[in-house]
Amino acid sequence: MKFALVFVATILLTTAIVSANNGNDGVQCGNQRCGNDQVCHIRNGDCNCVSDHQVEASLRFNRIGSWTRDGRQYTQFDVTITNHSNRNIRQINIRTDETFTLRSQNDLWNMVRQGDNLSLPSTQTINSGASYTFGFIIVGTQQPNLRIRSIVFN
Ligand SMILES: *[C@@H]1O[C@H](CO)[C@@H](O)[C@H](O)[C@H]1NC(C)=O
Ligand SMILES: CC(=O)N[C@H]1CO[C@H](CO)[C@@H](O)[C@@H]1O
Repeated sequence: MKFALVFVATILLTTAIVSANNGNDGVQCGNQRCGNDQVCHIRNGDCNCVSDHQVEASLRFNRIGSWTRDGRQYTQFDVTITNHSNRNIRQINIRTDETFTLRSQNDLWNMVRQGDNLSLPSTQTINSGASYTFGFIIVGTQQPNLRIRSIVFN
C-alpha cells in the first residue's frame, strides 16, 4: 500500500514537471501570477495576464541549416518576433529551457540572455506592425522550446 502511494505520487510529480516545462511556469505579473498558458502584457505599468491566442506578438521559427562537425550535430535557427499590437514593444522576455543548448555563449545574436530569458538588447524596440529577427546555433537538431513570458509595450 505504501509502495503504491509513493508510486502514484511519483507519477503525479513527473506529470507536473512535464507540464511546467511545456508552459510558462507562472510568471509574476504585477501583483498577480499568470497561469502556465498565459503571457504578461505590461502597458503604462498596468500588468495583465492574457491567454495564448490574445498575445500581441508571435514567434516564427526558421531552420537555417544543420551540420555535423567532429561527430556532433549543430543547427542554426532564426526566430522572427512580430508585433501585432498598435503599440511599440519596448521589451520582451522569452523563456528558454534545457532544449536551448547554445553551442557557445557567442552563438546567440540580436538578443541577450538573462538567466533563462532571452530579451531585447537594451536600446532595441519593435515598432507597431514591425518584425525583429534573432538567431542562434544550438547543439542538436530539435527546435528548442521558446515561449513568450512577458511583453512591455510603450
Ligand atoms: C525573466 O522574465 C520574467 C518575466 O518577465 C521575469 O519575471 C524574470 O524576472 C526574468 N528573469 C530574469 C533572470 O531576468
Ligand atoms: C504584421 C502585423 O501583425 N502587423 C499588425 C501590427 O499591429 C498593427 C496595429 O494593430 C496592425 O494594423 C498590423 O496589421
